Amino acid sequence: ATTPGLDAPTWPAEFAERYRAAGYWRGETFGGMLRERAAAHPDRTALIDPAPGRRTWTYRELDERADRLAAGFAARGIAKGDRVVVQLPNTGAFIEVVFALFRIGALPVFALPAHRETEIGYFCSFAEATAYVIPDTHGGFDHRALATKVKAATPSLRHVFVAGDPGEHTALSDVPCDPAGTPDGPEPHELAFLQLSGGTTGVPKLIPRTHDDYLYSVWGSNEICGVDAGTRFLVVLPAAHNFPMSSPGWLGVLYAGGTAVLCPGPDPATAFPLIERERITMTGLVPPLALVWTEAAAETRCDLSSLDVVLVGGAKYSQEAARRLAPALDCRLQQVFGMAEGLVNYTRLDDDPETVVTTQGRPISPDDEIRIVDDAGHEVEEGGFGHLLTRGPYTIRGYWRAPEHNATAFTEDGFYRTGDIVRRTATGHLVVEGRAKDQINRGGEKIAPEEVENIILAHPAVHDVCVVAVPDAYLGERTLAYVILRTGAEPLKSVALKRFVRARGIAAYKVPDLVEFVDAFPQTGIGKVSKKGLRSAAATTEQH
Ligand code: J2J
Repeated sequence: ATTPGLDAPTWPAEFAERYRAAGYWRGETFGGMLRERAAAHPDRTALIDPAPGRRTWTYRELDERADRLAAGFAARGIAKGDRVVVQLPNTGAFIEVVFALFRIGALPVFALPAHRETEIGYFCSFAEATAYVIPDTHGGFDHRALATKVKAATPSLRHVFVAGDPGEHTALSDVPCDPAGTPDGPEPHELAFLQLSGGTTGVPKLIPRTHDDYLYSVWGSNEICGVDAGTRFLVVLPAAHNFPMSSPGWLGVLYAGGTAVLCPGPDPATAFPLIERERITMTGLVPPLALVWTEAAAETRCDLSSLDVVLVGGAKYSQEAARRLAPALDCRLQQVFGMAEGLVNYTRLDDDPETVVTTQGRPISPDDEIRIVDDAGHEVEEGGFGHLLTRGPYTIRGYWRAPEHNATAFTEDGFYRTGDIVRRTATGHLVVEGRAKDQINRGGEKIAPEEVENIILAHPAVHDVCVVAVPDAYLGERTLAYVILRTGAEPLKSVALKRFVRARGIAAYKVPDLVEFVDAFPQTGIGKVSKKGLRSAAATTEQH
């Protein structure tokens, strides 16, 4: 059933009751959690933003800051249930803004710093966002100009808040005011935010997470990863992504009373000195980055000895690479196989070393239900591989405002079709064997081919296009666009097409790595384009 105001299917009452009775849903909110931590240990350091000119926040300071910012947002008319697209890099401003919105009960929509006009325009209009929060510039890109365009095109968008020099918009520093009289915040069972799905269709889906369900994934992760008040977690991946946010991530470490350190960039040259200076104990990486760190560790003069646990996930981590990480970084490895829709699996710290390098872990919760089925939906034999379906106390029952998509993405009894092909070992650990969904996993960054295809199709010389994955030693997969030109069209160069895609305003990681011009696509028996045929052709492709 869809609950009014929630705009998405939610857990049936008997499940919700069970999850509460089991103690998974603790009746906490993010805002309330921070308030309690600030009362319990006000002077502990919650947050460190190292660049430039190291800034720190105690729990009390972060709590007060969230209050004042919440009051300022509320005074500008941002209310409970409003959607606010947040696109900020790994900075203290990001955490402050998110907690301020949590306090009001306004819903952050977590855009990534790499997103551009196509994605941001869509998030703002589809979510009917009332505000958009940006940095002034980041990585050489001026977000203010983008905001101006999006604001002009989005009737609902009343505010653009800028961390830094606001230009024609509103400076975030002008927002905070006296928190007296801030309205009541959200209830634990209500929505906390909208997370982005990796996507398999033309437009990304929004994932509605409640305070209750998400906080369970956070404290459940803490128990499995050994997060406590002594943990110093380095946020290396974009803080808005589900992995560094909750597995166990910056939210986990704040829940536990530890310290989150925001890393301005993922490269060893940035991260290693921070690990030494801030005595970092834990971090999370995608496989390509883990590879780079493993190699850089041999050469570095930085003292990495504080590092205790490194989580690796987001894409398949090869056994060979996994074997090398712990010795190279002198730390413990935890593999994590998660998804923003919910289910998160970890190898355990007391698993035998072979399990840690050869599996992607087992679920957080005893009540995570796992089904592994064949194409016809029948459960496979024990140990066999098949489609992973899941249902549980922190896995959504449907995307936000997407009834048609929900009808196929979920089974009738509420299992989420992950699109992943897995098998289960005798110990209950899952091994990711492949993927059935039409998605490309470019080193942990997810790409929906259809979204890129739609952009390429807008080129006047293009008759048809098909975007597929090419195996890549470093990223796992890269993207290849097979393009059929219109008859009589001027010949087109790969670079020109890539430039066209980039100019349409799309995250750089979605611009095809390779372009190949062909006369026709391979067809399936019934005359449909065979993506499988293209993929196997792509697998033998070298360089273009
Ligand atoms: C193979 N594929 C994996 C893994 C994710 C923790 C960690 C990752 C994510 C994430 C996350 C994989 N091996 N170890 O949200 O909290 C692929 C699967 C999955 C999809 C989800 C978290 N770990 N994947 O990556 O929503 O295909 O979440 O369904 O971005 O990534 O992508 P996303």
